[in-house]
Amino acid sequence: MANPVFILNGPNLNLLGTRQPEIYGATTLADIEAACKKRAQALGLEIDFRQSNSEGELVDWLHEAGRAGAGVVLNAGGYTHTSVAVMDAISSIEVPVIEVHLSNIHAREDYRRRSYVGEVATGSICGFGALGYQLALEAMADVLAGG
Ligand code: CA2
Repeated sequence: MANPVFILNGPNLNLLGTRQPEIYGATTLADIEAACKKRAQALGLEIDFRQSNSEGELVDWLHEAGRAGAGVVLNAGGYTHTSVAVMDAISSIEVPVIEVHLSNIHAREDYRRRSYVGEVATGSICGFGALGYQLALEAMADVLAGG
């Protein structure tokens, strides 16, 4: 079996679809996981889809992805804008990391415009809601194919 693409989700994303639908939409994280599984299958990718509210766990999972993953699709949630530890973990691994956000972080509060993740990621996708995860998988397939 091929190494999976880790799809890692950070704090509060477990609440998707239950609160603030005007910002984050009505889609749940389980819906996003199901759509990712389907798209990954069509692209010939395996996925390992996870969510954690803990910064340290996300760091551990990034290390794990560096050892046993093909790449990472990362929505680090609020840690995007605060975590040098997540940024350092991304820098420490050699597999591609694609940043994804549901909302357009550049069109919101000033403090969301800075992304520590984006500074070291292979590329970033934001503002397309749940579709962003599908776009990130498309991009990952291309990058892994040498594109
Ligand atoms: O737009 C994104 O995907 C974000 O990563 C979402 C984070 C936010 O801190 C980032 O700036 C942008 C927040 C995720 C919180 O999700 C919730 C969902 C429902 C209810 C409350 C929070």
